[in-house]
Order: sequence, then C-alpha cells, then structure tokens
Amino acid sequence: MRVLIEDIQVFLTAPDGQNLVIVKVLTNQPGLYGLGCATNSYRATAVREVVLHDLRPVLIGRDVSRIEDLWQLMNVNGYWRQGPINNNAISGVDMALWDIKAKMANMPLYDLLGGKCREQVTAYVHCNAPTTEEVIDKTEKALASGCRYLRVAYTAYDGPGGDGGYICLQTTGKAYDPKRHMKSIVKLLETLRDKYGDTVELMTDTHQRLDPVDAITLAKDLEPLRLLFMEDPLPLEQIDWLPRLREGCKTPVAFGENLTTPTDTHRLIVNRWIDYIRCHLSDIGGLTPARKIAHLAEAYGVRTSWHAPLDMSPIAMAVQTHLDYASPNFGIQEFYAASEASYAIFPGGPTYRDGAIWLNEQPGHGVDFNEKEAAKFPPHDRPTVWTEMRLPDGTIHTP
Ligand code: GCO
Ligand code: MG
Repeated sequence: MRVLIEDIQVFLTAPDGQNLVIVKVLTNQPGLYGLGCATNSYRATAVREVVLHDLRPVLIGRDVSRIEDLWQLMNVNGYWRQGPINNNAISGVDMALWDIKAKMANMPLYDLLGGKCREQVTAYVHCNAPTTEEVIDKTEKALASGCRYLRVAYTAYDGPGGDGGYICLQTTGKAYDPKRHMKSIVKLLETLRDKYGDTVELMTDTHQRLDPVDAITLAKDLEPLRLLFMEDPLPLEQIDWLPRLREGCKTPVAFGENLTTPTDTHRLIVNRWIDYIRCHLSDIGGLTPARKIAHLAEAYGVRTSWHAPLDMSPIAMAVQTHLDYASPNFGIQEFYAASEASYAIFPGGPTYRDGAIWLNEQPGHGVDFNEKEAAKFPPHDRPTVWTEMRLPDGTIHTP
C-alpha cells in the first residue's frame, strides 16, 4: 500500500521560554506519523500559518517516500523562496518525512544516512556569564561533566559586569560597545588559556557584532590563543570581507547560524572562507538541504558544527546528531541542556553525558511528542526585544 500524507498538524510550545514549532505529519497507515522541527522562535505564528495555510493543502495525499521531490515542491510553492519562515515551515515537514522513512525502514535515521562514522558525537557547551569568575565557574562545571570544548563569552557578548541578560537599550538601557567586547574577550580567553593550557579547546562567539576591520583585528589578536574557532566574526551582510580575515590570520572561523540562502552558504564553503559551517537546520529548510551542505563541505575541507541553542527543539537536536554521526567531516556539536519539562514534552530527546550527545537508537530520529505535556507550556506572545541593540550613540547594531 502506498503510504500517503493524510494530515499535517502544528504545535507551538515554550517549555524553556522560547517558542518552539513542531510539525506532525500523519499518514494513511494507522500509527505511522513523523515529527519535524520548524522552529523560528521569533516568527513562530507566521511559520505555523505557512505550514497550515500554504503547505498542508498542497501536501495532503502525497506519497511520503518522495522526500526530495516534496522538498523541491515546497521550496518553489510560494515562488519567493530561500528565506526564513518559508524555510522553517519546509523544515518541519521535511524532518517529519525523514522520520517516517526511517521508521518504515525500521532503522535509526543515521543508518538511513549511511551509518555511523564515529562512536560518539562530541559536544561543546556554553560558558557565558557576566563576570570572569562566573565564566570560570561554568568552565569548571563543564570540565567536571566531561566536556573539554568550551564556548566562552561574557553574557550578551559584551564586556564583564553585564546584568546577565541580552543588551538591549529598550529593556536594559545599556548600549553595546564593540571595542569593549574586543578588549575584554581577548583578556578572558588569555585567562582561560593560562589556567587550562592545552587541556581544553576554546571557542568564542563574536555573534556578528563587529565591523569588518574590527573582526579582522580581533581574529589577529586571538591568533596566539589557538582557538578551535571564532564564530560569526562579522555580520552576514559583510561575508565578502572573510577572505581578508583569512589572509590576515590563522584563527579558524565558524559561520552560518544566521544564513538561510544556499548561495551564501555555498560561497563560504567553495571559497574555503570558513573552517566550520554552522547553519540552523530549520532556518535552511531541514535535513534535506543540511545533508547537501555537509557533503559540499566535505569536498572542500570544511567541517560541520550545526547551530543548537535553546531556540530549537530536541527533535532538531536529534536530527542533526544523526547527521553528525553519518558525516565524515563532522567537527563539533553545540549542545544546550534542555529542561526536565522539555524532556517530558519530547520523550526520547538527545541526552548529554561525558562530553557527548547520545541518541535513543530507536527507528526514526527517536524523539516523540507529548501533546498534553506541551499544552502545559503555551507559546508566549511577547514581542522580540533583545535584538534592538544599539551603539553608544544610539545607532541600531546587528544583534
Ligand atoms: C549560538 C547562538 C545563540 C543565539 C540565539 C539567538 O551560537 O548558540 O549565537 O547564542 O544568540 O540562537 O536566538
Ligand atoms: Mg552563535
């Protein structure tokens, strides 16, 4: 019997305060369904509308086996394409179809993708805090948990002494000072390198916050610290400055969480302007484009390090961990511990242990969705404010 899409549902839930968007694809085979992550925390209701109003009517009755064809269909359906919201909606359906295919094949998703290339998917964790002492407290905790890959920054990627929240003139009254960030992050990383020597790998996220020449200067200043990578040194609008940054120094570069168009992603890879590609799976349209990016990156000597903060669901975390297992050019996987509430909503979600991320090895991506538990954490409808970040003279700055 051909397995067809019978219905598509969307659920919004916010167990850890950020709106998550989950897509459930139901089939004409009783009990067979797939789950995907369509999360764009800042446009969650818009994504839900695209899935339900625009994609669902086109997809009902389609053959679930035709993942690539349906991805292409969804990609061109709205004519204007390759941007956030549309890509997020596509991602929710795409991941669900891969989940269904692996369930039907009765194998974990990584086996469908070619099987394991490694015994574990090594993680890096966030060690962000307002003060140096608190950052060190977090690095000590990370090391005690078995993780030696430390992503280090002062909270909100500024200098020490922040209030622990994002900088936003509208809410905190604090301006962002790029020069303060540049000076303080070098000192912080020097302190950690002095403390731990080469027993740890250090990374920092510049979060697209520097003008090109400052990004080049900081990359050069960080060179003696031998980072695993410096992430998002400059705004995505300025990625054509990356070659100069590469010529200027040997600090490895990671980029990609904010990219949504394949043309930009491909340019970074084929020009070898980066060392790690860090797209957010749902923002690029799901697993189907992510595996193509991983293959392209492999051909050009670029490793993967998919974006994985709290503004993505354990479903996406699982899907990219499956891809990590099956990618010879896997680099390192970001991991942000979800709450107990999140694990109750997403039974089977990936777990962190001894510096690595572990899947439950079930057929499919292995994560289920408990609608009752999810309903306990309804989405919030607060406007996004942290992205209103301004320089000392009040000019809006990339967040
Ligand atoms: C990261 C990201 C996050 C972003 C967040 C925005 O590297 O994990 O930069 O810290 O700030 O995903 O919503
Ligand atoms: Mg980042």
